[in-house]
Amino acid sequence: MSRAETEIQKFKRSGNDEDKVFYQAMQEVIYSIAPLLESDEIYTRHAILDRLVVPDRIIKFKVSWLDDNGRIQVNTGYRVQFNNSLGPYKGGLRFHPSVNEGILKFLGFEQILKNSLTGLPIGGAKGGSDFDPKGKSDFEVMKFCSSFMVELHKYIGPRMDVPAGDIGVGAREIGYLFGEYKKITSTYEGVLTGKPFMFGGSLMRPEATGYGVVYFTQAMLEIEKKEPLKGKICTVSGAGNVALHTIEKLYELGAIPVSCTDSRGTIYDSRGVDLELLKDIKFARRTSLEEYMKVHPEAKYISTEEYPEGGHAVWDIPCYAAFPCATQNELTEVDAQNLIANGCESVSEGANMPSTPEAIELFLSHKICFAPAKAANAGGVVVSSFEMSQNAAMSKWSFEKVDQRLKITMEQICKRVALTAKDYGVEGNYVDGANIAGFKKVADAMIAEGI
Ligand code: NDP
Ligand code: 2IT
Repeated sequence: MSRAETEIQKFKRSGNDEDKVFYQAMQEVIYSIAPLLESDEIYTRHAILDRLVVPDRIIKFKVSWLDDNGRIQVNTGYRVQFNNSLGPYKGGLRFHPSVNEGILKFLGFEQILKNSLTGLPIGGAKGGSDFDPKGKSDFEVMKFCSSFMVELHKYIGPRMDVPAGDIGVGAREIGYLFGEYKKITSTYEGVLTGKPFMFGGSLMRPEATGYGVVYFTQAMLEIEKKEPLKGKICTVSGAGNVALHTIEKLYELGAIPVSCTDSRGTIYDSRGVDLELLKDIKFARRTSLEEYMKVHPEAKYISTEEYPEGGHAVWDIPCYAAFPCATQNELTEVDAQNLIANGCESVSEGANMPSTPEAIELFLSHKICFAPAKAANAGGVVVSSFEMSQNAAMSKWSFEKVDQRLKITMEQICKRVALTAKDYGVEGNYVDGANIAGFKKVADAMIAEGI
């Protein structure tokens, strides 16, 4: 039995819930790349899959910090350095109470193939902590970030491992992390991306993932349907960095985004959501979406508990294109059935693995244009890589330059995915296209670099 099969059997026997999402991600890739492994025995001879599913290393550490009441708090920190065949380890940090090793393994594994698809010199990693920034003061977030970096700095560097943001980690957290790294190491280097612009951040990094998702969708709809997004009703989930910048770009292209969600509920505003208000609620005040109703009582707010189990209110809203941008497995089989029944024609994943395998199967069998996360949401890491280039050259690119390069890169990823799917006899299946194209590049590098 191969190592990959052994790993899956081991998981099935152990019933370890933490690893569920990791095996979900791994299983999808294994199914997709089967034709590649059959057509070329070199990958099996070099045991690429078996080597790829095991991280190079997992670093786990204690983070103690002092809260505003003078009490000592203890969290766990992690960095999963998965694969550096194509470049330094690269991937975000997630701060959320749900974070555990399994979630970070799934995210790190996805990141290897995503980063490979970008064509840029970056390997795959992910990290984070079960620390919850919600309800914490700026000072507490700063103290947590400092303690986190006291341990993490030993394992990262601009040519070794370059973390960035993800859920719960934005420019504020990256700023504090960078400040502590600088203090400990006495160096001023591009060790993190997503930094504030004034000290080395790239213009457009905050917007990059959301804009990239829309650029990808535009390219996919052009190839598959010759249809623009202009005038189309779109539903979006999430109300964070990715969701709000997806909404922003949809508006710029003349589409009508009518929804967003947070962990407590869904806003449905059929005239199009009020983006400035959402930015104020979520970025400035960091509070709940319920606040939206105070300004727009004619909109609809559906609390998470109100909706029947198994599905989510946001995917029950009729739309042409759906953009899940919150978190993993937030779009279920029931949700996919509702979307299809309501005439949805396109689904683009802004979040990492937001659709369950059952939902994806339905989308593919109903010929819905489906853009999988590792291709569609690569815009964030693409601009992170641009930030690394700017830092290395001690230079700054204009907003226009970053935007133009991001758009071109997303279009290239889309074409590569579509062409790969066609080459392997599964035209229109962007899941297989992305997995095969992403895997092949890493695999060829691993073979060339030896064991
Ligand atoms: P943010 O922290 O900015 O926002 C996350 C949003 O998702 C919030 O609205 C949050 O609600 C909601 N959310 C988070 N966890 C849950 C949950 N368990 N249940 C319900 N809602 C939840 O994160 P981002 O926008 O950066 O990330 C969103 C997704 O995009 C993630 O899957 C991330 O991995 C992915 N991604 C992010 C990239 C980036 O550059 N930031 C790049 C590529 C992918 P609430 O406000 O109530 O917490
Ligand atoms: O999931 C992702 O691609 C990210 N969170 C961004 C990673 C990065 O290094 O910018």
